[in-house]
Amino acid sequence: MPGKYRFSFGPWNIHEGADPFGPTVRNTIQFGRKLNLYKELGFDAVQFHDDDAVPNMDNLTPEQIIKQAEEVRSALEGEGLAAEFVAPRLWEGANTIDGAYTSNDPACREYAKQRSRRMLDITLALNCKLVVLWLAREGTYIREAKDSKVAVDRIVEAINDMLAYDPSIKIAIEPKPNEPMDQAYIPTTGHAVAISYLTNDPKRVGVNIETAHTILAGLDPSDEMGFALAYDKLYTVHLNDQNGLKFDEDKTFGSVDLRRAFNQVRILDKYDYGTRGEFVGLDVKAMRTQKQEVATKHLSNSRTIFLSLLDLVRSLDESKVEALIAERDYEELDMLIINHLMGK
Ligand code: XUL
Ligand code: MN
Repeated sequence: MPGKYRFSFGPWNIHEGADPFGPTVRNTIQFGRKLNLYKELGFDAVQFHDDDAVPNMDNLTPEQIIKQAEEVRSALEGEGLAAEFVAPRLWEGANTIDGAYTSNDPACREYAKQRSRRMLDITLALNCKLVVLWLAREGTYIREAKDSKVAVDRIVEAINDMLAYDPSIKIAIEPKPNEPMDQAYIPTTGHAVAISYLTNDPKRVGVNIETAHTILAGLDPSDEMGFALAYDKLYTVHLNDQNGLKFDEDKTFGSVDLRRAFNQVRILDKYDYGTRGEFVGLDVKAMRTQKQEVATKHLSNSRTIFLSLLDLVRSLDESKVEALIAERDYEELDMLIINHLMGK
């Protein structure tokens, strides 16, 4: 029986359009207003960075942090929204210039651990059970700067610390091969799955697969999802699109390669993604050229494209697919899929 999907995105996906070469081009939309937009746009859950929920948290006491997070939880309840995950923002502060868990400075590593505990307090206060770890600066610009074996040990140690601090949470590592770093230590799904088995509770450590990140690693997003599904470790996804090997573009899902998007929807639907509470998460950015009043279309369009592709997935004649596989006639299978995508 085909499942129904619920969608999520993060408040950073409604943004002002700044890039490394130019300032903001749109006004800031306040967090409260962003929350009002979720249901209007067809979404059911919010993805958080810890300081999306509690701004300026490094200057607050643990009690103040929990109190503010509880206020956010009430605001979510008022909108009928859930918190899908919380991610520690460990890449902006002075203590994380050289990485967080893998920093060469022990004081900075300690900061990262403490910040992660506060992030877990926020997760609990938001009634949320999932943490996402995008290991932004856990890597190097030059190989000699860090010891890659020690770096993995330190990431494991940090994950163990979080698993012990809150025994109810699960952690989804979001691999990305580069940007901001030249080389990241956990660049692919395979690395993330492998590192989960070095932790004290592998059953609570999985992945968040972002389409664009897999493409930046030269891999296919649907195959990466298949790999994670085989290990029962696909805790969430960050669907978007990416036009080749360049900066992380976070384009509207399916807007570059519709067939690649179709295959992501196909594997998710085939293996009942979402039936254990998983959300279809987006991580998409509006083009910088987009005017203020129409700067949420990338979100609603991504959702619409997902649902349109879902119709195509479910109307594909799988018996024809199987017959062509049995015949080993992949040229005809190629044509079948193309015709199906073209509505023929
Ligand atoms: C960075 C990225 C992040 C994570 C959440 O490329 O995708 O937004 O998804 O920290
Ligand atoms: Mn992401």
